[in-house]
Amino acid sequence: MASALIALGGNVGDVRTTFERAIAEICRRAQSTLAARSADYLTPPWGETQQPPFINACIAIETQLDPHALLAALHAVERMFGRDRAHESRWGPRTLDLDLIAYDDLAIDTPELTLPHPRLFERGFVLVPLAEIAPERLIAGRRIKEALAHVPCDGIERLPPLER
Ligand code: PH2
Ligand code: MG
Ligand code: MG
Repeated sequence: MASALIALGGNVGDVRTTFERAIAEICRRAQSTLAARSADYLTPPWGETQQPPFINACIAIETQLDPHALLAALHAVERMFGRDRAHESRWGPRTLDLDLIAYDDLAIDTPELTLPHPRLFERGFVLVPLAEIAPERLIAGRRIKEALAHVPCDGIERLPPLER
């Protein structure tokens, strides 16, 4: 079993409900168990600022899949929840984005997949939820809670749990 960290994001549709369903689906398809789930956060749009705010969260899973098979499973779950890569812009609106942030301590750089995620340390919307579930974890030799101290987190708002 390997420990993988996955970042979730979206700003189209009922994103928080999508997250709940997507997490269950990831666990099913990736033959994995959920080890931790952060709260959901409301975050200002990064990259392309003229779009609605995003919801972001992070999960940690224990998975049987190798990194490439896990990535394929994440892409399949994105498609299931309406993601259409053919009709979207690079930093634009989306129903569901699932980014593989880290897979054990693996470092790889292939056209399909770079691990750890290359823009992880620039993004408050990833580091804030990640620091909630894995503050002490080292990624590329950096402790997550320490990396968080060096990234702007203005406007990031922790959301209360959904009423059920
Ligand atoms: N994802 C993007 C572009 N911009 N901004 C925030 N706050 N959160 C995201 O997940 C995000 C973004 C494209 O994947
Ligand atoms: Mg992505
Ligand atoms: Mg992304």
